[in-house]
Amino acid sequence: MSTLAPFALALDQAAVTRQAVAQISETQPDFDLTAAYAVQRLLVQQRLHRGAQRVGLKMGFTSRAKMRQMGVDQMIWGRLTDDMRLDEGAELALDRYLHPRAEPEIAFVLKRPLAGRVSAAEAMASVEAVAAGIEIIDSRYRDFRFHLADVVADNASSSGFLLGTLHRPDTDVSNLGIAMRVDGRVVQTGSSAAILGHPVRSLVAAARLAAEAGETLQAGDIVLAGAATEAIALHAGSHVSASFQSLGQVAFQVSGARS
Ligand code: OOG
Ligand code: MG
Repeated sequence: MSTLAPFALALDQAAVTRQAVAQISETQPDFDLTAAYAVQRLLVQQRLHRGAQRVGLKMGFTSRAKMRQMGVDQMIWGRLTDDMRLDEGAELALDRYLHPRAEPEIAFVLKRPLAGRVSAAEAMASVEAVAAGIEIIDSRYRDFRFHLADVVADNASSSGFLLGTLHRPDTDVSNLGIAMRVDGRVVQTGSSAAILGHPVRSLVAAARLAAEAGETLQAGDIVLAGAATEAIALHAGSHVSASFQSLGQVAFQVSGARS
């Protein structure tokens, strides 16, 4: 067992039992991004051993809004598995999370593999569909103080996602107005242009970062391009939606009674 495996097991258990754990950097002051991605890989392997399927990848910190919210300047990525997916319109069981937040995301679905250094045109040509999405992010850490390597180890905070209707791959996603609503009230607005100038650049980066980790984006994979707005905290009974000009809306209901 590698020296990092216990951290991956602890984070996995934290997600399963909803009991937060201490940040790895608290006891490992040298905990860096290389070690963090190794923990993330082991963490997700636990889920795959339990029968989950890998379905793609999520990018993080691809917009200024998100970087500013969390005080970072570096892109990160995490892995998506099928057990993270919620149906559009579904109820999100609040007690399955520790302190969940939601953020609007553009999703790409691939029709062929994409690996290594690719151009934006090559990336677009590998896309089967684009969709409005929402990512649910959560942290499995107790008394969390932001630390990039800890976040990466915790699968870049990814905890769930949902996709709206799939649209044609030639749908222009370069500059779509985005509105996030809670109970019908607009709480965040943004533009897809905030994602690296064009969300396809996030897909290009995803192919490169996956390749650096020895992985290839596969046909059928979902890639979340990263949020263009800040994330919002979820509360019992809320109805949360994200609408993207020309991609339509995606929504879910948080369980419980409104307080
Ligand atoms: C990390 C996840 C970042 C995004 O879309 O930028 C992310 C976090 O905010 O804790 O998913
Ligand atoms: Mg995100």
